[in-house]
Amino acid sequence: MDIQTALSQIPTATTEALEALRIQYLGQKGELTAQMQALGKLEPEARKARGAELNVIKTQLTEAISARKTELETEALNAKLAEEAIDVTLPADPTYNGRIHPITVAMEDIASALRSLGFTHAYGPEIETDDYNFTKLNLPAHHPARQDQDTFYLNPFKAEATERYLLRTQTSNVQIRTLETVKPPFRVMGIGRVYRRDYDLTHTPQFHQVEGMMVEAGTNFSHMRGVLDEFLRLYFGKPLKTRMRPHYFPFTEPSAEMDMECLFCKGTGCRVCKQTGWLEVLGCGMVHRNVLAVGGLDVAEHQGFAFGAGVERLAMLKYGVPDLRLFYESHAAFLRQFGKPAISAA
Ligand code: 2NL
Repeated sequence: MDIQTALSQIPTATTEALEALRIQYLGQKGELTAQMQALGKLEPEARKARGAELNVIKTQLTEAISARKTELETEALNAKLAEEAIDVTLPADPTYNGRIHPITVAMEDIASALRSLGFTHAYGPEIETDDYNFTKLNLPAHHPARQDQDTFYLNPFKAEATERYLLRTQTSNVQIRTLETVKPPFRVMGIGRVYRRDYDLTHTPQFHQVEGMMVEAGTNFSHMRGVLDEFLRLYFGKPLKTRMRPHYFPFTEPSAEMDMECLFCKGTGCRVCKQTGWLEVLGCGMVHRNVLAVGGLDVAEHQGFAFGAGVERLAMLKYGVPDLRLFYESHAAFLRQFGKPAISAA
């Protein structure tokens, strides 16, 4: 047993070599252990002297191994810390604040354009009766135009049922309720969710509409044209050529659809306007006498116009979005492009 060699090897031993040395000397079958066991064969005097000697050696070896072990552990820890160190001076990943959804932004911009033309907000329920969604809008039961609208009904049809509930298919219930409760002259706008059983490239079962109505003595078709031209100029941020085409709505007479010059090709013809140079933006007309009658108004005294447009369509045209469904698929990268910051930078 060469203690000096062992003591000289320990301070530079690797973890594995250190364990091998410990087993070689202090293990159950180790060299020092064997000598300790051999003490019993000695005479008492010799045993005492040799025992003391072996104890000193054992302490020396144990302490040296323990010291080296601590040293190796410290080295390993330091290496791990160095490897896992974080460089706090590196640039951080970008963070994004939430943004107002582009459809909400469009509704706010539409409202602010109409507000500046004297229209005030009015509201109606999204769960509506057949009466307020159809009948009072000059769409009596069995009118064929009811079927154009793929209505979500909330209770099944029963001949004896007085009330039939549905999800409103248009925001007209807002103006009907205004006609019933507000004395002209008034200008109101209703903006909100509407529902139809339809889902494809250009239709979602829930979408948004804006409708406006102005009822005032002497209001005529030219006033309507002027207000709508001005509304489009305010919403799209520049004067635009418009035109009207005759159309049919049950609740207006005469009725028209309004086109505006294509924003993408300035009227020269492109894919978006299907080479026509025109984009269809809204429907409008003079409020039908049967609808005015719901508000107890006499056509001899009162006239008004009304109009309606799809919020998604107005937003798609303004932002050049090609697919309606993008608004509802929650892709952060898409929404970030068009939404307004929720919190304005101070
Ligand atoms: C469209 C066309 C329109 C109206 C909505 C209306 C409401 C009442 C009386 C008369 Cl209470 N009219 N609303 C009038 C003309 C057109 O909407 O294309 N909407 C998306």
